[in-house]
Amino acid sequence: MTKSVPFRTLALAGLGLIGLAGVAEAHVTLQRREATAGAAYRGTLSVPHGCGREATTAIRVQIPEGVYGVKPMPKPGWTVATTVRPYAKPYQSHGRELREGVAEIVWSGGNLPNDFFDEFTFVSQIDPAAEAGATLYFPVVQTCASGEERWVETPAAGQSAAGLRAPAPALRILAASGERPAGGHAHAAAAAPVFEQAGLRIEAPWSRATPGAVRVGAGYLRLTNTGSTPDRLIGGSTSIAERLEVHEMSTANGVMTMRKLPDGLAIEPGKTVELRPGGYHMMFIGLRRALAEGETFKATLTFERAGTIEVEFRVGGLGASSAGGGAAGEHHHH
Ligand SMILES: [Cu+2]
Repeated sequence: MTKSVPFRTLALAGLGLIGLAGVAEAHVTLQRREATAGAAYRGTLSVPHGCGREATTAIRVQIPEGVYGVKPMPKPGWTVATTVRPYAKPYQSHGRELREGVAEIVWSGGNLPNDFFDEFTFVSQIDPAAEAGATLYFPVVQTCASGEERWVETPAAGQSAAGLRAPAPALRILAASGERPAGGHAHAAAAAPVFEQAGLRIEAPWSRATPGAVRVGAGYLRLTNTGSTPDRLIGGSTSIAERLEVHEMSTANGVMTMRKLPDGLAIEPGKTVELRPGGYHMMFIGLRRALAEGETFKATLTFERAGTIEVEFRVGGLGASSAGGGAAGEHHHH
């Protein structure tokens, strides 16, 4: 779904007035880098330079899960377009349930010379259940006449972004007032494990405890393509189950269904795909034993290009809703 609002008439009027404002840093960044869970957030991306010396002609930003109700601000001289995707979970807004929203904003058709800087703004809401202390990333691709800059790098768990050449703009989540950040909380999870190989990063694989008689389990993780070639998660294996499949959950007419992805799950360069409850997931079919909270088990994931990657899943409680093992509906205990 794409909506386009052409705004070309005012062209570059006024650009000269802001051209000499300070260029504080060389990266594309969000001006406000903290937001409160459950609050409105106005995000402004600063673009301090072109690609090398070339003028910027488009800015594309990906909106992470946990940021909803996004509306871009139109910009004179640029065309703004959005793509829409289903949210991983619905949000309540003014008594209405929001099931889908903006996944990506593109401002294009403009011309921002390298000697100037400019700003690209959107408004949004932060998930009330967003984990305090977490960082959300807004990968940006900056396009110029003959090249592009990809501001898509994210630090490995527990690492700082300081060493990254082209870090994705980052937003830190603050606890809603009256609550303590996750770091000081008894339920805070240990640093999530990260598995990296051949341009792929797999973070925080987790699963849920299963009641004794159940013969299937599900696995979740965060998958990032840090390389420059597309890849595809096509399956894998684990000693705890007869089969491991890649599934998609979707809701049609209020009914949740899931299906095996026949061609696997594509992961484009610079993109992150979340496998999470209600969305993409791994299915462990023909469980050989029940999964118990607190244990870990190994699995081998198979990618079309990268080959196999060994990972370890942590098992959360029966009602776990995230890698930290927090129960569903118990928002601040992720
Ligand atoms: Cu499934």
